[in-house]
Amino acid sequence: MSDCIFCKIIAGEIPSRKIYEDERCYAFHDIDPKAPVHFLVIPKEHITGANRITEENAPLVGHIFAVIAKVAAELGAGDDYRVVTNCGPKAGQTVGHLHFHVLAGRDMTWPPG
Ligand code: IU
Repeated sequence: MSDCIFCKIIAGEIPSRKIYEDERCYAFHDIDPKAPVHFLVIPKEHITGANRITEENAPLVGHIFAVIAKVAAELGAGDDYRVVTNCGPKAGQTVGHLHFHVLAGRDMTWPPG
């Protein structure tokens, strides 16, 4: 989508600190980290949010979770990390392109605010 910030990051039109990329997804360090490890994994396909995950595109989400495990391990998080997706403005979504936050490197509290 032409006016989507994350589509522009994928296209290299807006800078990001890339960690991983394949034909289906892209991972980069969050520009405003909330934990010692905080990266985002996004599908290359423009899906506006978690409420647009369907039976048809669900394999892509499974792939993203496999990438999350691999990247988290590479960044030293081991098996201790939190995955968050905010869906809708009331839940804190500010960018309208599906993204999974991965946070690690500190103790997490529950419930999130
Ligand atoms: P949210 O769940 O939609 O609020 O998350 C958007 C995230 O995207 C947020 O943590 C931002 O810091 C992050 N981000 C980024 O890493 N790089 C950018 O160029 C922009 C936002 I714009």
